[in-house]
Amino acid sequence: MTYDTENIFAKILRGEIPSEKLYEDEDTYAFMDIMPRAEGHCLVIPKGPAINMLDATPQQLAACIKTVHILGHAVMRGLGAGGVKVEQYSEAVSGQEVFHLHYHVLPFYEGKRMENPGA
Ligand code: D5M
Repeated sequence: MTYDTENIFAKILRGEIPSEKLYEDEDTYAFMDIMPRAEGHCLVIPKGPAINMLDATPQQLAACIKTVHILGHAVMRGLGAGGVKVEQYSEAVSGQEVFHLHYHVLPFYEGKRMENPGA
């Protein structure tokens, strides 16, 4: 598979479709997931092309994890989450639907069940 420059997240990066931006640096962009499975469910993507984790460079992976770390602390501090789960799907068979590398940052709250755990 080759990287499709018309995927939804590439369009978000180019500003062609809107997103709820949370954080940005030279190499990464973070925004709210449009179908949140928990309060504060957000996504971290590299600015450069990468289909998924298996396709990405070590530099892209390192940059994304650095931003995941920042967002993880932000949901703990800002939303009062008690913990965070990070998910990354690589290839359709694992559940990947958008073919631009993304990490899900899923906040968990004490005493509150995730709304759509299987989504
Ligand atoms: O799922 C892709 C994830 O991307 C899923 O949680 C919905 C989210 N999504 C899809 N389109 C958008 C837009 N336009 N903005 C924000 N979030 C979006 P995966 O199975 O990980 O590939």
